[in-house]
Amino acid sequence: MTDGEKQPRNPRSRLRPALGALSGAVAGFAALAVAELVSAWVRPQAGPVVAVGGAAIDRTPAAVKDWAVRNFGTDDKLVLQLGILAVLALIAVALGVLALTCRRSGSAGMLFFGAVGAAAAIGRPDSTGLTDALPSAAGAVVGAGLLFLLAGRLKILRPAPGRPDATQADTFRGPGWDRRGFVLAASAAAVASAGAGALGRVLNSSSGRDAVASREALVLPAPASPAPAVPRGAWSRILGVSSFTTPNKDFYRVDTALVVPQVDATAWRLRIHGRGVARPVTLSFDDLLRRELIERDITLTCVSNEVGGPYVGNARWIGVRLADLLAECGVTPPSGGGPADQLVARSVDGMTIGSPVEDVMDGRDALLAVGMNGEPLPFAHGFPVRMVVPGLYGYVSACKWIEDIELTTFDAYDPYWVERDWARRAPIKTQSRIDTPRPFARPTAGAVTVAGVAWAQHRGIDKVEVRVDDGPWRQAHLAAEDSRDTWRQWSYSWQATRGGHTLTVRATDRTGAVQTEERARTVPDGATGRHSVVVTVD
Ligand SMILES: Nc1nc2c(c(=O)[nH]1)N[C@H]1C(S)=C(S)[C@@H](COP(=O)(O)O)O[C@H]1N2
Ligand SMILES: [Mo]
Repeated sequence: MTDGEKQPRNPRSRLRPALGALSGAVAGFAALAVAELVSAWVRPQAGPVVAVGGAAIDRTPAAVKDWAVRNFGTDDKLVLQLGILAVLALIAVALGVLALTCRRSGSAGMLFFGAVGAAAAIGRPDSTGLTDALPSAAGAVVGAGLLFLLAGRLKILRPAPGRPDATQADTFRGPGWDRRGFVLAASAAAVASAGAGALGRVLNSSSGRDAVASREALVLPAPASPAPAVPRGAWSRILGVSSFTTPNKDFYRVDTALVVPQVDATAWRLRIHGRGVARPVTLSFDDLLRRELIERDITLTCVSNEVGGPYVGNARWIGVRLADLLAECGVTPPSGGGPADQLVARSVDGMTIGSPVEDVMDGRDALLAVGMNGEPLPFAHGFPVRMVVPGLYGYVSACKWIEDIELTTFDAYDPYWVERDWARRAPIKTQSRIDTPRPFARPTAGAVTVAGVAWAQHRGIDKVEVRVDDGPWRQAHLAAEDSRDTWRQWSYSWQATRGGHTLTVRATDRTGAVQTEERARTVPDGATGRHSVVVTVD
């Protein structure tokens, strides 16, 4: 065929795949909307996107998770869910096009992906059983049926065998395909789905009403052992330095929960059992509150925190001393001849976190915390009860939404993160961070305040030094120490000269160990290296 002979393109022939894609999209949207509505009745965590997302998180290798946290920070979960939605949209569109030539295959495809969602929901560690399959199943059935119906309206568009061109032209000219039926059905389905989806959203967001009420009704008793007042000198007034106490709303959040568990404190129970537990117990929230409460300032750190990173925060916690509770249950630490060296905490969402029994019982203020900075724990930070152990990274100590404590051994059991390449034991490494000036800042020549925070929980910070370019290490001023379980602010007055400069910080802890300059990745037991900031002085 030459150019001159080229047939004029029939503009309407492009309509065919577009309408197929549209049917798929409408059917997929309906499926998700119905799933959302049904999940409000089953439980929000059983929805297909949350279930598949949770399964994806659990199967993500440590290195990829680390990359996601590094690039998307706390938005990593949002990015994951948007990614899943994008993939589902592509699949739905493809099934819609497929349904043009074979309606049954298109619908079967919908059912297949529904089955994948259902399997993911049932397979979640916090699954409550077969009912968790319902949202995906109901969504898939509705999506499959709708696609079948919509593709039926378009059926006449299918080219007759041997006469592809003629059929298309005829079809679009005449009354052939059921244009009215298609448009009506598609718009009705889209509107109904939007309604169902919105209703599901509203119901889902009110599903934790009992939990919210139990938190609002909670008045924390005054601690029998209050935290000493923070020394006045612990708060520097330097602009740009992290505040000594991190407000709850600014506190970093790291967990695998796509839907924050909302636990009703009045129905909450904690079971303590396992090896060497002579007297296992099950405690209610009131049982905990009736015990002696202690209040302590403790700085929490995530093992995923890069050198200079943001996943560290300091709060004033109120809680029950875990060691006393364990001792009452008859637990003896390994140093006293006890048979269990690992304490495995389990949360309502199926997370498992293992801590050394020795550390929990060595006299440090390991807490079952109920309060954070003067209020009940926020839901995102573990309401009603979480663990906090000074000196250990969060993934080996700080179980949120805790509901079970099992005494076992490191040989017998690997908890969640350990199964995913992270170390069994992980004390927090000595670290320091420059908060001001910010990277690539342009301060003016003269006195410039360099300042930040340093931490070595449960050992304490002894010294912080700053170096400009390759110059000598100069001692920084250390703010007063609150406790050796908290971070310390530091500052250094720098006589800045014009040009580009690199500022570097290092801390020395109370054991005399100097923060190493050797760079290590966060996996498997925490990053090392020194934080540097490059600035240009004008
Ligand atoms: N149930 C549960 N608890 C958890 C986690 C989790 O994923 N699920 N993440 C842990 C990790 S890795 C850290 S660093 C801390 C973070 O606590 P935060 O979110 O209150 O700052 O919680 C720990 N407790
Ligand atoms: Mo963490």
